[in-house]
Amino acid sequence: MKIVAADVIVSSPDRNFVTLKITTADGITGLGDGTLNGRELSVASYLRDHVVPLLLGRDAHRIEDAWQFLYRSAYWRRGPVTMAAIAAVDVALWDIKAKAAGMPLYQLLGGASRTGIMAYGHASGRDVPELFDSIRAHLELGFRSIRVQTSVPGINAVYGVAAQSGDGKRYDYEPAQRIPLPAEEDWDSRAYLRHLPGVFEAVRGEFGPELPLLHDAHHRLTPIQAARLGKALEPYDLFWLEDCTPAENQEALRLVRQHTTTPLAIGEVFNTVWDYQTLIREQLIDYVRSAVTHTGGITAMRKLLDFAAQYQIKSGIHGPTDISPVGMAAALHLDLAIHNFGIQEYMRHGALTDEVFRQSFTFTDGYLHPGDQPGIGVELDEQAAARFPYQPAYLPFNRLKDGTVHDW
Ligand code: CS2
Ligand code: MG
Repeated sequence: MKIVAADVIVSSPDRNFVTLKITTADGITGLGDGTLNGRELSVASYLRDHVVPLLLGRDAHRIEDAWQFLYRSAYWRRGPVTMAAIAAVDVALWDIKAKAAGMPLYQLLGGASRTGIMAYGHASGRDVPELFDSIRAHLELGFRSIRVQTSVPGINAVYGVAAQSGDGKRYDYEPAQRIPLPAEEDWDSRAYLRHLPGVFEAVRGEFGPELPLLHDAHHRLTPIQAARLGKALEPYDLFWLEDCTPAENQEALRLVRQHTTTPLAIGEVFNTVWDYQTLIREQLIDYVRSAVTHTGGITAMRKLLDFAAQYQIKSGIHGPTDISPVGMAAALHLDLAIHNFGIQEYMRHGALTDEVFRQSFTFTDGYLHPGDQPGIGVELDEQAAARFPYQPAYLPFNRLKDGTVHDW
């Protein structure tokens, strides 16, 4: 099944997306997501200028061979740009293969291992009453698992809190802002460590012991601070504490593990299985947070999750709005098929995005399902996409009180 065309479509309905559309001589098309928040054009160029010429004329059925060719022939391996580009090709080829087979992708991946995919939603508040309202709103939407993010007294802007400055802008729905330079935010780990346990005590008091609660520390603590936070949150029985400390130094998690049994989730900024070797082999995490879009696609993610399964480590696939509906759909097919499924993040895309990407996945009573369309179940409206040209946007960055740059 010869590849006769490969188009890179950059559009910006509610936010920037990079989509690869591969077309075969049989007229079958496949879509892949190559969106890398705040660095979108680098992946678009990697695809357009370096990868597309390599795809034309190839047999679309040979997915593993294409993966290995793109990874090894580049010589320069790994990294967010390379792995997002390879992911876009990989998912597009799996979409084509499933369409050619006339079945939804999860069937090709071994069929359904469950009836639905437990999803968690993002609740947040500047104070406890606002947080309670946000949790109630998410429960009314049907979510049965809730991520809790909150403002911290003494810090002006904190990741993941919806309305920060009273201007009504929904902050956590799109951290990347369409501004010429990254916004500077502030951070204070000691203020955060003092404040957060009390918030979880209040949430458990109000919503009881059963509701699965998650929290994202967003890479901001030192290992010993992360250990302290994990311990302080133990009484509130979190489903997971995410990105408690930057994990380039995987061994840092040994110190955290020594001090707490709070389950740990890490990996959304990772790009290959090698970023996890020590974490998985030494049982230092409980959930793999990678996104299909940022980790080399379905082919690589399945191998990573198979490796994790040997250690009873489960999936917790990254699903913010900067993963396009194509990347989200690919994740859902994997979520439905694998055995070691844990939970799926779900941030609802905006209405303009829905105009550009027609999706067949559903969210019902707290569970996602990829649908049963042949392929991954997402189609791109190129005319609609053309109405929303790329707009420069940047993620914020942090400085400490003394001006030191800190993890955002
Ligand atoms: C976050 C992301 O959803 C999450 O867990 O860590 O929203 C993250 O901030 C964005 O993907 C960055 O682009
Ligand atoms: Mg996160």
